[in-house]
Amino acid sequence: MQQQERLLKVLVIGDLGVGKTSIIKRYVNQVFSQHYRATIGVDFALKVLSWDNKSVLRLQLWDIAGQERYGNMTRVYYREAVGALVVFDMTRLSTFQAVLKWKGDLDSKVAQSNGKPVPAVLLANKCDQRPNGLCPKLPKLENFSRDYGFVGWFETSAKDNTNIDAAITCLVKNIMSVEDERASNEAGGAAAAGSVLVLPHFDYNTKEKGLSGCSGCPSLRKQRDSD
Ligand SMILES: Nc1nc2c(ncn2[C@@H]2O[C@H](COP(=O)(O)OP(=O)(O)O)[C@@H](O)[C@H]2O)c(=O)[nH]1
Ligand SMILES: [Mg+2]
Repeated sequence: MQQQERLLKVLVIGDLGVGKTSIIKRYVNQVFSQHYRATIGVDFALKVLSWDNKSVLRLQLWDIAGQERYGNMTRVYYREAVGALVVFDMTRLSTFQAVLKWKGDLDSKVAQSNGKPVPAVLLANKCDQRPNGLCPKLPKLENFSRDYGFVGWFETSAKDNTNIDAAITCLVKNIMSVEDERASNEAGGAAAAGSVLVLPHFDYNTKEKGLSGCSGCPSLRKQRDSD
């Protein structure tokens, strides 16, 4: 059977120093270094995945550098993106607080053709630094990620190569299920492009017991939990 090639534009967003470039290099080149030069502008890396017997995916991972401090990106950067990794550094609370700003920026500037947000996975990076982590200060990421519309969350380490593949695979699965749905609805569905997701208020001071593993792709998981 003829394999179909698809190009998927995936954004990697989050504050400066959270590990975006390291995650991309780890995933694409299987390397980690303490010193990635802060590239200025936008850069992207390509990973070709043999996804199933029907499709080969050309995964374009879009990195940003130098613009993180503004907490938002231009529409041009977001254009035609089909998914995103939103990264924070689990040793720095401010980077977690910035997650909703990034998610809000994403959802205000790109959406699926049916108006729904593009799939986004939340990464709590640098989990190899757990002793210095924020566990007591973080809300339960399971609830947080569900409440704020992430399709999953993972504790990751670009340094130790923990969950990088799993997180990106989770994102790609969600992207592909959107693509399949879109293909089957192509004839019918009304487009509501440009709609903006309004995020509910979140109280960062709420102390809940912290991290407890990772989500394992909850949006695709058949109802595992009874609650
Ligand atoms: N311990 C640890 N350090 C990391 C990890 N990921 C990135 N870093 C370090 O954090 C710093 C910033 O990483 P970088 O990828 O440049 O972050 P970016 O600004 O988001 O692209 C660098 O010194 C990296 O070596 C990780 O998983 N664990
Ligand atoms: Mg970088």
